Amino acid sequence: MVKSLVLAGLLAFAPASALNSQALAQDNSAVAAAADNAAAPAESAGNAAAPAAETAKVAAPARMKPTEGIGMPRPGEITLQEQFSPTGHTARWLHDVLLLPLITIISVFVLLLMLYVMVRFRRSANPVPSKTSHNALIEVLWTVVPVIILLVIAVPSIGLLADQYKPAPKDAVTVKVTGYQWYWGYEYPDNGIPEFVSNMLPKEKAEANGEPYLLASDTRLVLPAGRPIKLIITGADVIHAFAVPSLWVKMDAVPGRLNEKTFTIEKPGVYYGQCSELCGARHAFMPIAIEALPPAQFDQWVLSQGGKLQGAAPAASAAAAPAAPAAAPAEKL
Ligand SMILES: [Cu+2]
Repeated sequence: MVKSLVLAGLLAFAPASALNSQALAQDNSAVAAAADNAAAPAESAGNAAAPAAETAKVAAPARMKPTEGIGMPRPGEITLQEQFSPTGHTARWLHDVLLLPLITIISVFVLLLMLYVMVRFRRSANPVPSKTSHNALIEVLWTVVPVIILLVIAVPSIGLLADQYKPAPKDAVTVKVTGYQWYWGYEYPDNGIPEFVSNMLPKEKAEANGEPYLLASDTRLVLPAGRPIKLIITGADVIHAFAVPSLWVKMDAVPGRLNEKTFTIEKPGVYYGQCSELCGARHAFMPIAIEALPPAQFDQWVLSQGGKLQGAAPAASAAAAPAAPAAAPAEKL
């Protein structure tokens, strides 16, 4: 099992370009240095709040409690989840204000037309059918009106599409998300935090925590609220999909490919999602839990993990074996 995981990890990294593996090597050396020398993050952190010697032992912020109905589906809910990212608001507006009313109006209109035709032109009421085959006015109308409707939809729709694939700004918090059969791995290359894995909480544990079963996970993907976030998403074995409905995030995790997703979380909170690509026997049991912290608390969390804050001096220079990333998930099993 462990061996196959290591192999899978190696395979996943094999197709990366030369540039990529160099970048990985740099990250690894940074991680290794941070792990070997506990004082290193303290020196590079520049955290004025804590004395330098203490910084390495910063306590992680307390585990955030989810808010009922926020960042998770509600019982009986039939519409989209409440949105907590700017793109999510636009998308929900497009769906709720534009598309749904349009669809309803068109469906009702067509239904009424059909009912009218069925009653008015039934054989008993209309024994001799008209032989009309052309009507210029009506033909122009049923061409022009749909064109106008499509144009009205196209403008905000194309804007939203572009918005969803907008590249991340340079200062975005970057996390590499890896889908495994059947759990998620999270790594913070710019902060020097090595990959940790996130598994589903068993039922009793989730209930004891006051978290929704099948959505709660043991470790969470910790992110800052209000800062741009860039997820680099890949799969280690088969295709998974990283999806968090309340943040309007859904991106395939494909082995040998790095997909990118940029978004900003507007409010601190816990946001749940699930793997959204049929990936095998335990596909339904690899939930995603995002803990969005206020920026200061996020920095505290980074330090508590032995990481360095973004913009701080790098912990070490390049030169390390590129094979190491596969070891992280394997050890954890
Ligand atoms: Cu999956």
